[in-house]
Amino acid sequence: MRSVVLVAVLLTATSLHAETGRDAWLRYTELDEAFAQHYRDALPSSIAVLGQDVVEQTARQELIRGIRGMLRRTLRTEQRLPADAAIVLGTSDEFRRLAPQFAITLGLTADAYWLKTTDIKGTRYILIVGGNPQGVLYGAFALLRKVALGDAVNELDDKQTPAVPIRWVNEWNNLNGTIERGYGGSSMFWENEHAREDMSRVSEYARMLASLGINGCSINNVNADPRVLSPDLIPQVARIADTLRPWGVKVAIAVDFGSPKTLGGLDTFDPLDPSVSAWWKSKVDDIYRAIPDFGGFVLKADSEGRVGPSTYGRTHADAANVVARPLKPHGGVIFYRGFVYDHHMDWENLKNDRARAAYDNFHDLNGKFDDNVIIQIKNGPIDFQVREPVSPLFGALDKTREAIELQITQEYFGQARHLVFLVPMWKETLDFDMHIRDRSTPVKKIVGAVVGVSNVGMDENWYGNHMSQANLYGFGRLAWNADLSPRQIAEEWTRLTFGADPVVAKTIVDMQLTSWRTFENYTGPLGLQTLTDIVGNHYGVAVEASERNGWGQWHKADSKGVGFDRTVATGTGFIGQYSPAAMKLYETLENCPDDLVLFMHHVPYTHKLHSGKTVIQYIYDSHYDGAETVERYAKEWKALNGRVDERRYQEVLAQLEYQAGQAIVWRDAVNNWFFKESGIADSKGRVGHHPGRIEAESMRLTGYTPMPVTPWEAASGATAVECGEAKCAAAVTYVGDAGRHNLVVQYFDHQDGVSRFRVWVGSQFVDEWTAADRLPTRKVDSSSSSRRTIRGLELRGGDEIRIEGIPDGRETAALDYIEIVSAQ
Ligand code: GCV
Repeated sequence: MRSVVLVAVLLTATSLHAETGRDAWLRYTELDEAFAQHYRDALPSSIAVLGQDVVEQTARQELIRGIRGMLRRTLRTEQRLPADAAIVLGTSDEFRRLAPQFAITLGLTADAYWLKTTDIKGTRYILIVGGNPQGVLYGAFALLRKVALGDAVNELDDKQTPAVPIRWVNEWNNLNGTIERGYGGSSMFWENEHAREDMSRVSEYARMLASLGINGCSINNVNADPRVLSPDLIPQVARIADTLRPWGVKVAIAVDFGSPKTLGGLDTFDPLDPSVSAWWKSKVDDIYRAIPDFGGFVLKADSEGRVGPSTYGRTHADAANVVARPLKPHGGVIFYRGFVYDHHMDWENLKNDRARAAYDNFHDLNGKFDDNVIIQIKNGPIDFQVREPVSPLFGALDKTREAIELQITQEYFGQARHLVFLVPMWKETLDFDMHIRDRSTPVKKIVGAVVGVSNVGMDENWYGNHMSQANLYGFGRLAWNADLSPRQIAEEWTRLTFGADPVVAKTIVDMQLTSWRTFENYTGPLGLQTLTDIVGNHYGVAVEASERNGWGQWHKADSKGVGFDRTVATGTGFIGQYSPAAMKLYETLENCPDDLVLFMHHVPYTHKLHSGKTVIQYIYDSHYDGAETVERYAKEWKALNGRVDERRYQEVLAQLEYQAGQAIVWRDAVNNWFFKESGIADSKGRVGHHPGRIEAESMRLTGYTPMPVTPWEAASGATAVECGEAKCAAAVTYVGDAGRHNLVVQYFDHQDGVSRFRVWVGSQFVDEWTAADRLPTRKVDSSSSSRRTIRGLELRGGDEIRIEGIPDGRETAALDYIEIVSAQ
């Protein structure tokens, strides 16, 4: 409930000093005086903590920090319970023992909290009661959030219990300091095969996690380096644990199943071999000696080249249990990943289907896992694609603990370069009803743990993109309470991160709530999955990259039709892995939702969707819609100039403008590819027709030479021009109407150099730039394809437009095309 107080928030001036994003949603910016006074009146001016636990001390410090920041008041710290008004913190047990006058009888489970205003003999107290010290800290953050959001704090009576007890993040950080699928810089944990000396970023990150109620963090890549268990490294893990502990975050590590052999020197890692179980026991005991509150392990076995129990003909249960048993007496758990599939699958066998793999590998093992084993299941059956159905494995393990794994880092979602708010997608998964045994069983009621692959880095704003922080925020909020709506989460994050200006809030929230659909529209609609280079960087468009290889992410498009027949009737039978009610939803074309039709069925391009459009026309239209929407986002963002601090305004604008250009690259590549394959024209005449576009290869070239681009759809006309000399030029004579025009230059910017470009109209120099962006490719391809728009040029027929390219290193100042469009 937002209170009357909110009205006052809306009137507060936005603080517009340059912000880096480092404070994320915990900025605690000053409230305007009238508003601050309101809260100073409502909140006591002293604070007392009943317990000694370090997490409770953190809670007190955080309250002091937040209230000082927002209200310009430094709470007075009391060593014992004061006789006058105070904020009092403690666990329910401490309240009962040490402050019986408050008569706390309410039972609170671990991590739960209760914010309660109470009066004793006319003295006003705000109690922050936790089920444990973590609960106290979460309560402190909740109170601060209320103040920052403008919620009422006068008569508090707010009890919150987390939906699941285990809410962890996984960081795929390598010991050498790189991060697998991390887009926000290098690791904050590791550098040169060691834990970093300076742990200050880890501490800041732990604070962010704690503010969301996240209580565990696995600090290394699931493609685990066995050395993480070496005697040298364990004390370093302990140092990281010491940094996380004050924030109530347990440390965990990912382990390699072959460690008993590779690290321990045994001649086997067979889970049923007594020497192997003894090795795990001794290793686990060593860890707990160094880290008594160690959380546990994450294990990826028999997947994507990782060794596993199959080496010895053993089961995943054998593997999980041998590691779980020594953890058990210490209270540790093992997350055993359900992401197991064969990446050497025969693509010519029409019955093969990667989507079946998790269920096929695990469902027979239901009930065979020890009770401290949690099977960690990705939201969908493939791999974090732009749209997937819910993994059927969630419905198959009723005698085994399950966790859902969500990917916060935007691997297949434009990495740090595209705005995509993932909460609506996660919410759909969590709400999806598996209908087990004909009873309502949404995924959120099945799972007992929620894990997010976070991968934050050392970049000032953590993710390399201010907007991506919303995904970490949303992950944490949903992990705590899966019933929150995406809108509520987006509104909270936006207000906390960008302030209370309603115009800013509306613009950002609207973008966020539509951004998943927008991204899907230009990267892989109708259940095609992300049409990216799946054997490469998972970033740029490459429609065929997923076909004809063993990775199994096939969309099966050919000249006649598209989509993967996963029906029970004629396909791979994947749909049969669901309960009858869910099966019914997907098995027939009549019932199957349009959004997943090509994931479940192979259909001709002319198949009519429920929307009435043909599949091919939908593909064309959605790509135009998606690209136009991103362009609109950039325009809407521009309207916020002066309402957002300059630094973040400029950085988000640059990101959105880049995204708008990339969306056009995707639009053209996907549409051209399907047009060529299907031979069916776009009913609106857009595909293949680009008024004002002039291919670089058709310009007057000096030094530049044409080169074919692979895959062909990554460049307009399948060809770019590249410069093999010190300097090259491409020129054309303008023949259109006189007037104001925008000139688009589509060029390529990869990682091997910083080329320069200069543009002239006649003898007038009009623009220059360098190709110095951080893009994940070393080639002329769709990932490096970039766009420069020179606005408002007054052109006359006969003008010569000339682009000069100056290569650098291995980067060839390559050009794709120019486009001249009226600016009227
Ligand atoms: C850590 C996908 C990613 C890999 C990742 C793997 C996993 O395949 O591309 O980088 O490996 O998932 O989740 O284990």
